[in-house]
This record gives sequence, structure tokens and C-alpha cells, in this order.
Amino acid sequence: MAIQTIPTRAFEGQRPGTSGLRKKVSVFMQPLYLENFVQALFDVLNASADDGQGLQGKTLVLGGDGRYHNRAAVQTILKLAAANGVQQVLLGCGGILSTPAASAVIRRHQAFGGIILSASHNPGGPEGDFGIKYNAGNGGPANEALTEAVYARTQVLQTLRCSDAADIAIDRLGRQQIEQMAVEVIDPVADYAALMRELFDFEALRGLFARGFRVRVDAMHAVGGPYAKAILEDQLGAPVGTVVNAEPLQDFGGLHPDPNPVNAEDLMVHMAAADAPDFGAAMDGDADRNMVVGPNFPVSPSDSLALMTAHARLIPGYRDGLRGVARSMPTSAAVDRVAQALGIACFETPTGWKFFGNLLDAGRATLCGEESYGTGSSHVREKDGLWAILFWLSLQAATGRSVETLVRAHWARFGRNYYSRHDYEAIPVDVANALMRDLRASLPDLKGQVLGARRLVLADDFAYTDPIDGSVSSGQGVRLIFDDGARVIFRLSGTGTEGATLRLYLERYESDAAYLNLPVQQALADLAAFADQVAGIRRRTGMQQPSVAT
Ligand code: G16
Repeated sequence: MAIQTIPTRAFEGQRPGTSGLRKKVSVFMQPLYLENFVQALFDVLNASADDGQGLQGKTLVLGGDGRYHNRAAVQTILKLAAANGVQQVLLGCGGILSTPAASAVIRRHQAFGGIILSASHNPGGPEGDFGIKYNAGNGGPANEALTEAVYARTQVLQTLRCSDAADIAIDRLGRQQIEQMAVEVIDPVADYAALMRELFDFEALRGLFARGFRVRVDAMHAVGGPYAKAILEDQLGAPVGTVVNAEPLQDFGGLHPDPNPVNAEDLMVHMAAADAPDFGAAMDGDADRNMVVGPNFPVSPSDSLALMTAHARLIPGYRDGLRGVARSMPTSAAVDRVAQALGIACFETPTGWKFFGNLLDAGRATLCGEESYGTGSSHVREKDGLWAILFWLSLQAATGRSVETLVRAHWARFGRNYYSRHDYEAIPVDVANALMRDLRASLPDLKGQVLGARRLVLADDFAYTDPIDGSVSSGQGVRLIFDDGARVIFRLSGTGTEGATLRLYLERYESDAAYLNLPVQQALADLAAFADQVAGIRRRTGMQQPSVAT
């Protein structure tokens, strides 16, 4: 074994997006592409560790969602880590760690940080996507200052350091060695399951299953399968077969592990059947997203966050109440009403889980959530799909009420925030950029416009000042807000890998009991037409309707 110094070069486009660096597998498989990014990361970490020791003596966590290229990438990263002074790597067996589990392992073992290999909800396989992101010692995604520093380093890097050691056996638990670095191959589920036992009443959940409560969790052949099987079937006594598509596959079995009613269609069909289970849920590629569904009754992620906030005290881990809540700007304001009723703070952040990190660390927020099927809490620093499923199961166990009954009671008390997101996918980048540029330029003229009985009172580009460290993130999405609270929001996705994706978010509030059951798209049709009128979506993209409307 020896440490080699290898010449490298700058690659285009190594700037991390909403959640790490995500590209086509073919891009990641170019010689030195992954190596260049990881060496840049290690250089930045070596230069920035508070104790001046860099990565010397430090432990890193490593694992991914098991998609195509995961195993090869793990070997590469280990050899780079060994050559860059890392003392120990905790590696999920088989190279597997769900994103929330990686966060849990970093925190429980007080690791310096961790590398997560995932392109989340993006498709996998040789033609699909791959991704890498760095999480800091708090278990959460690196902040923008660090990711920008890594990007800058990728552009000037000329050599990398890598061990020429043979591959290690990543499927064998226990300790191995590369150069001076120890690699401890760990059970990917154990730490995470222990954390779930601390938060939830497992006895009550066992009772729910013992009473014959029927659940269908669709893991979509992604990394959530082993976690859901271990916890729901092995530890809580749910019947075998409760978790379907449970085996992680490199191409997710051709499924698109993005838990929304469109991509998790099979779950929706089962939940609409006459003999539907009592509760259904799906997770995404790295198991941090969740969708919850009652029989014939999907729950919008924004409503899910609001309802979880309202009932959190029923869960042992949150019995003492919540310090505050946070949601991303495009997420509906349903949770704001609950926070107000509870007398707790509600923060509005830009899209991206990383923006919740400071609030969670400072104890200002306990629950966080996003419209993109993500909910989580201070137990880790990522959103957490299985945690959300256990939360909803616990609410049903504690109240004896169904998903639909819980949600309808919530609307009756707080009113309903009708909400929908329209995605226009794979638009040419120049078309998308021109649309956003012209829209931004037109903002001063839009204020005061009238749509039916409502008047536009705010038209701006969302900027956020972090209340903890004062950092400012601007250009986070165009907001059009009416005097009745209705909102139309435009932004470009930061996670796609093909062209650009325009996201249009529509919301309006309804408190009249007679109007709480409208079809969602119908309830928002005038806002959608207004959005098209001001931004020229159909005219510019040539798309007559969104590719996905959830
Ligand atoms: C990531 C981020 C989320 C964000 C989502 C969508 O989720 O962690 O905070 O809401 O992307 O982002 P965008 O609208 O920019 O595509 P994930 O599950 O992909 O890591």
C-alpha cells in the first residue's frame, strides 16, 4: 500500500445545488470526476477544522442509498480519505446508509462529518443520476459557505492524494484498515432504530399492529426498505409483507422513487381499492422523504407538517411541546396557523433542508417541513421518511382516528390551505432563465393587480436572513402574495440534472366549512391561470400543462 499523488484537472459544473452535487451517472463515471470533488472537499476540511488539525484524528461517516455506482464510489472515497489524514471511517455495511440514518450515526458517534452518496428522488441505474453531499458534525447538510469553498477548490485543484490499496470488503461487519486509517463497517440500521425507540412508544405501536391495523409501506426498491422492514416488521410485529418493494436495487427496479401520487402510483392504486389498508406511505431513494395516504385520501405534505405540529405532544419524544417550527417558503402556511394557536415561533426559510440546521442547532425549532414531501425534527439534521411514518402511526394509535378523520378535523379547526405544486420539467435552461429574469423584471408592475376579489399586495424575490448567523440568501423564488393570503410562487429546481425544472406553487386559504372539500386543482385554477398570464409559461415552454401536478 502506498499513497499516490495523481494529477487532476478542473471539471465544469461541480457546484453543489439544493442538496449536494447531482449529475448523471455517466458524468460521475468520467475518470477523476468524483476524485476531484472529494479531494476538493478534503482540502477544504483540512484547511478549516476549528482545532487546526484538519482531518487528522477525525472520524467520518460514509454510506449511500445503494444506487448504481454507490459501491465503486465508496471504494474510491475510502482510498482518498486514507491518503488525506482521516483516522477512521464508519461505513454502512454494503455502502448503505439512508440519509437520516447517516445523520443519526454522525450525531451518535460525534463524528467530524459524513459523506452521503445519493441523488435522492432522482432515478437510478446506469442511465440515471448519482450524487454526493457532505454533512457536518451536527449531522446536517453543509452550509453554503462550505459548499462554495469546495466548488472554488474543484476549479483550481491540480493533484489529488489517493491510496493504491486493494478494495476492502464492504459487506463484512467489523474493522479493516487502509493505510493508517481504520474502516469500521457498521450495521446501517442499528443506531437509527435505537433513536426511533427513544422517540416513539413502541409498545403502543406493537398494540396497533396486534389489533390488526393494516399498513402498506412502499420502499420503491430504495434504501428505506431494510430500515422499514427492521423496525415495522421485526421490531413492531407488523406482518411480513407490510413493506413492499423492500429490497434496495441499483436501479430501484425501474421505479422513480419520488413519493408523490404520480410516481408512487402503485401505492395510490392500493389505497384506492375497496380493501385498502388502513394506512399507506412511501419513501424516496434515500428515505428522507415521505408521503402518507389514508384509504383513498392522500395527505399534502404541508398539511402533514401542520397536523404533526398540532398533535406533537401525543408522541413521547415531543411530550414537552415544541420550541418552534420551520417551513420552506414555498410550503403552505397551514403550519403557521397551528404555530400561532400554540404560541410558538414559525420560521420561513428558503428551499433546502440545510437552512433548518441553524434553527435546530440553536433550539429555536423542533419540527421542520417542506412541500417536497419532507418532514423532520431535531432528532437528526435531515428530513426523515420513516420517522414521519412512525409519527403518523403513533397519532393513529394514540387517537384511534383514521388519517382522513384527523385531517378533516384539522381543517374544521384551522381552515384549509388548498395547495398544489406544478412542475414543468426538462425545459431548455435558457428558456427557464429568461422566464425567471423577465418575471423578476416585471415585479414592480404586478403589485396592485386584481384577480377576482383579491388584490396583489406583495411581489418580490424571496431573501432570507438567517436569524442565528446573519447570513443572507437572496434570489430564493418569486412570490406573488394577495391580500387574502393566496400565493403564487415561482422558482427553478436546484436538484434536477436535465435542463431546468420550473416549479410553480399555488396556495389559497379557505375557512368556510361549506368549501373545504373542493377538488384541489379546481380550487386553484384561477391562480394557475394568473401565473401563466404573468410568466407566459405555456407560450415560452410550449408545454400546455405541467409534467407533474401534485
Ligand atoms: C432536496 C432538499 C429539499 C428540497 C428538495 C427540492 O431534497 O433537501 O430541501 O425541498 O431538494 O428542491 P428543488 O425544488 O430545488 O428541486 P432531496 O430529497 O432531493 O434531498
